[in-house]
Amino acid sequence: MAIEIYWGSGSTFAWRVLLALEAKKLPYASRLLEFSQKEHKTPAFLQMNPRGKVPTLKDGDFVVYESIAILQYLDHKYPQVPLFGTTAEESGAINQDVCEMLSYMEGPVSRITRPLFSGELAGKEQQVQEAAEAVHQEFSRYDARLAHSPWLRGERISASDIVLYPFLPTLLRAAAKPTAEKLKLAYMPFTRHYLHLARWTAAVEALPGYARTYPPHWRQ
Ligand SMILES: N[C@@H](CCC(=O)N[C@@H](CS)C(=O)NCC(=O)O)C(=O)O
Repeated sequence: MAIEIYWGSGSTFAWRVLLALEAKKLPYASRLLEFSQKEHKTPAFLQMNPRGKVPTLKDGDFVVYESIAILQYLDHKYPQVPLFGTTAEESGAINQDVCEMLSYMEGPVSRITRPLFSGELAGKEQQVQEAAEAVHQEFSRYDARLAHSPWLRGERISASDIVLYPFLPTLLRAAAKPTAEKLKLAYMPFTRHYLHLARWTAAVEALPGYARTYPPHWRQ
């Protein structure tokens, strides 16, 4: 039975898992859930993931959710194209990146994207601008690292790249909202601030299978 991935269009967390499946060239059955139809809250789905969230992955009888846990599972189960390195040192370094991204990027990203995507920006302008400054600090670190290597951890793609990447197009999409025009978002203009990060973004987007990971509703 093929791997089944339950995901939602535009979910940065689910995007990580799709990228990992593509990077590992694993066959999978795509189960795209419609949030507007509450397909992630049906009894059958809640039986797999009682939190009713995506991504959720089913591999035979085994179910796992939480994007980072899924990446770890896939890497142990299907070690070809390792995403968490092959030595203790590589694994430590990549896990350090992942922990930093969860600690220092996820919060600011959601403080920017939630008000801009929900249309509820009023009163939150200051909060959004402060979060954009935090994102700018983090992007500057990654940009400096990418001046020395094609991927965040050397010569090949790893979980560091896969966990970070979905934040970028999501933040750019948020910045393109008409309501964002009046804001000063410190990470914009993106390509002018971060030359290496921009080159790296293009490399991720050139990966075979990338198109299958792209949020379908963004194409409309
Ligand atoms: N920490 C989780 C976050 C998962 C998450 O929040 N998913 C969102 C989509 S971006 C979701 O399913 N939200 C639906 C809901 O909470 O009802 C992960 O890394 O997988």
